Amino acid sequence: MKTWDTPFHLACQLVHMIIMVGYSARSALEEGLCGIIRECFCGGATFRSLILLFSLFITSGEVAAQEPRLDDIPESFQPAEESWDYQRAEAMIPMRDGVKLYTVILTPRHLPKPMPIMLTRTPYNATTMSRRVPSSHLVSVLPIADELFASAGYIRVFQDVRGKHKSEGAFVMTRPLRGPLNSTATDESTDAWDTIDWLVKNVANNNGRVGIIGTSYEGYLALMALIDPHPALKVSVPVNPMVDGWKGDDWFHNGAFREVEIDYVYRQTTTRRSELPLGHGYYDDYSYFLSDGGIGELGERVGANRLPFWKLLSEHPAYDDFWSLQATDTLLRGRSLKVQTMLVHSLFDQEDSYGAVAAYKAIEEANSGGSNVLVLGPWSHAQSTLNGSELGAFVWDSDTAKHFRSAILQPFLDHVLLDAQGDQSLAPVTAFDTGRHEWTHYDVWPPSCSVGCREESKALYLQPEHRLGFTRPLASDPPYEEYVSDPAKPVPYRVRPIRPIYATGSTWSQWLVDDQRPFSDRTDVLTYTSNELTAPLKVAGEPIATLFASTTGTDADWVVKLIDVFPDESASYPQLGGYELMISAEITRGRYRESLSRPTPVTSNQVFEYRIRMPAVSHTFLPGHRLMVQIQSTWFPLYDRNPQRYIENIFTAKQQDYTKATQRIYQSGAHASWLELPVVSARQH
Ligand code: PG9
Repeated sequence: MKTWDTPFHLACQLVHMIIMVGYSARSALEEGLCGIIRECFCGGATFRSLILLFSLFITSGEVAAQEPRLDDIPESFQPAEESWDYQRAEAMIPMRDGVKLYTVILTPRHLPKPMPIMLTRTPYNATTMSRRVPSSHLVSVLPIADELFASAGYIRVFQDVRGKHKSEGAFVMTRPLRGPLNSTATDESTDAWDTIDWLVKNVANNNGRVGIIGTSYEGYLALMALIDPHPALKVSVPVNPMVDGWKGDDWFHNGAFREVEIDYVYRQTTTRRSELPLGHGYYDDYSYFLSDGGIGELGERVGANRLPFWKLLSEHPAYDDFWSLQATDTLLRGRSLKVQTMLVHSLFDQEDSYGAVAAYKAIEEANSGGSNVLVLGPWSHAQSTLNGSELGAFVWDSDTAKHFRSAILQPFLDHVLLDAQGDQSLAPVTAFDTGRHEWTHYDVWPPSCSVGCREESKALYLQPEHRLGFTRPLASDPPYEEYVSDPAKPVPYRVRPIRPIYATGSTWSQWLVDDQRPFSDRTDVLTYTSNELTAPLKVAGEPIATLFASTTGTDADWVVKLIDVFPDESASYPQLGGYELMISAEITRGRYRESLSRPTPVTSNQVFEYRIRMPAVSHTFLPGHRLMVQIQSTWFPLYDRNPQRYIENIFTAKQQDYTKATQRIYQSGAHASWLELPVVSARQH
C-alpha cells in the first residue's frame, strides 16, 4: 500500500546504513530485516516480529564484535616507489662496538655508471634532512644545497650520529677523539670510518669514492673523518665547522661565555630527538638574561645544571685540557692528509667565526699531499647552503651561495670523485670582497708577502679626540679615553627587543650586519672615526687589535669592532646612507691576558696590553667611506657579563658580585692602542 511506502523505505535505509557503517555487509541479513519490517508494517505487526527484529539487531552487533576492526596503520609500509627517480633505503649500520647508526641512502634510479657517495653525518635528524618535501624527485627531497649532487647523479647518504634521533648508542656533544677525554673504543672518526667501509661494500653501483660534507656541527664531523681517514674517503667539505669551542666558536670566545647558547644545549641534550625547546617566558632575551645574577643561577633556574654538558661548560671556564685536547685544528695539525679538503668560511658567521680558517691553516701547515682549498663568502652561518643574494640590508647583486655551489664546489667534487676533466683552475683561496661585491683569488690565506701578495700590515691607531688614522699619536697627546662599564646596564649586542635565537621571526642570522649606529653614541662605548677615504683600502686576513687598557676593577672584558661607515647618502641603496657595517668584531676576557689556562686577577688601575685576533675579513673600504673602531666592555646577552671583580669561576657569580668599573683605553706614547689591518695592495687582485 502506497501509504506505508515512506516509513518502509526509511526503515530499510536505516538498516542499510547501520550495516554499511558499523558491520560487515550481509545482504541476507539485510533482506531478512527488510522482510520482517515489511511484515510489521504491511502484514500487521505482531509482538513476535518486534522481538525478532530486536534480537536480529543484537545478533548483527555480535557478529561484528567477533571480527574486530583491524589497525588502520600497517605494521610497516613500503611506498610504491617504482615511478620515483630515486630509491630510498634505510640501514642500521653497525659500528665496531656493535652500536648501529641509522642511515638513509638515496640512489638515483638509472645510474649510467657507478657513482660516488656523498655523506653527511648529523645530530640534526637524518630523516628530515633526507625528506625536505615529499616527492618522487630526488632533487626535491634533498636539501636545496644538494641540487647539483642530484643532477650529477651522486648517491646521497645521511646518518644520525650516535645517540641522536634514530641511531643507537649514547650522545656526547662534539665527542672528543679517543684518548684522555674519551676512554671508549669509538669516536666520530672511527664512526665515519666504519660507515664509509660499510657503504662502499654494501651500496650498489658506487664507484668506491666517498665525499663527506656538512655545516657547523656536521662540519666538525667532516673534519673528524679526516683523522685516520678511510682509504675510500677522497674529499671533505667542512662548512662553518665548529673547531675550537673556547677560542672562537660556539661556546666561548677568548674566555667570554656565549650565554645565548643555553637554548642550544637544552634542546640538543634534554632528549634524543631534540623535541624539548627551552621556553623562558620573555619576549626580549636582554631582559631574560638580566633577570638572574650569573649564568650559573640561570642554569639552575631552568634545570640546565642537570644536563651533563652544561655542567662541563660551567666547570671549564678556562682553556684547560678539556678544550685544548679537543680543538680540531690542533688534532689535525701535522697530519699528512691525502684527502682533498675545501674549508668554507662565512664572513658574517654569527656562530662559528673561527673554525674554518683555523682548520684550513692547520691543514696547510702539514703541507701534505692533498689539496687544501679555502672559500670565504658573504654569508651568515650556513648561508652558503641557502640563498646568498642578500644578508640583512646588504644585497650582493647575485646569488653568491648558488655561485659557490655551481662554480666552485661542484667542479671541485666532480674532479675528485668523478675524474671530471673540465676547468681545473680553482684558486687555492677564493674570497668574496664584501665592499666591492666581487670574488677575488689568492694563493694562500692570509695573503702573504712570501707569495708576493700582501703589503706590510697597516697600523691603524686610536687617536686623540676619537679620531682614527695611520699616524701614531705623539707622546704628548692626551693619554687615554675612559668610560664607565656598568654590568647592570650592559651594552646590548643588537637593538632591543632581542628575540631568542630560535624564536619564530628571529633574525639572529643577520645580527653581525646590523647597523652599529645605535651603539656609537652610548657613553659606555668609545667610538673612533677616520677621515673619509680618498682611495680604496682593501683588507684580506685577520686584523689584530692591540689595546693598552686599565680598569678600576679586578677583571674586565674588552670588545673591539672594526666598522665601515658608509657615506651619508647612497643613491642605489638609500637604506645604507650613513650605515655602520661591522666587518669584524671580537671579545677577550682580561683574566686570560697572561695565560689562557690559568686566569689571574687584573691589577686595578694598571695598564696591560691585550691582543685580540679578530675574525677574517675580505673587504674594500671604498672612497668616501670612513673607518670606525668601537670599544666597549659588555656585549649582552651574546656574552655573559663579567662581574668586573675577580671571582674564581664566573659561572658562580651572584647578583651582588657585579660592580661598575671605569675603563681606560690608552692612545699615546708607548701605550698607543692600534689595529693591525691586513691590507692588500691593488696589484694582487
Ligand atoms: N653552531 C651549531 C653548533 C655546532 C657545534 C656545537 C654546538 C653548536 C651548529 O649550527 O651546528
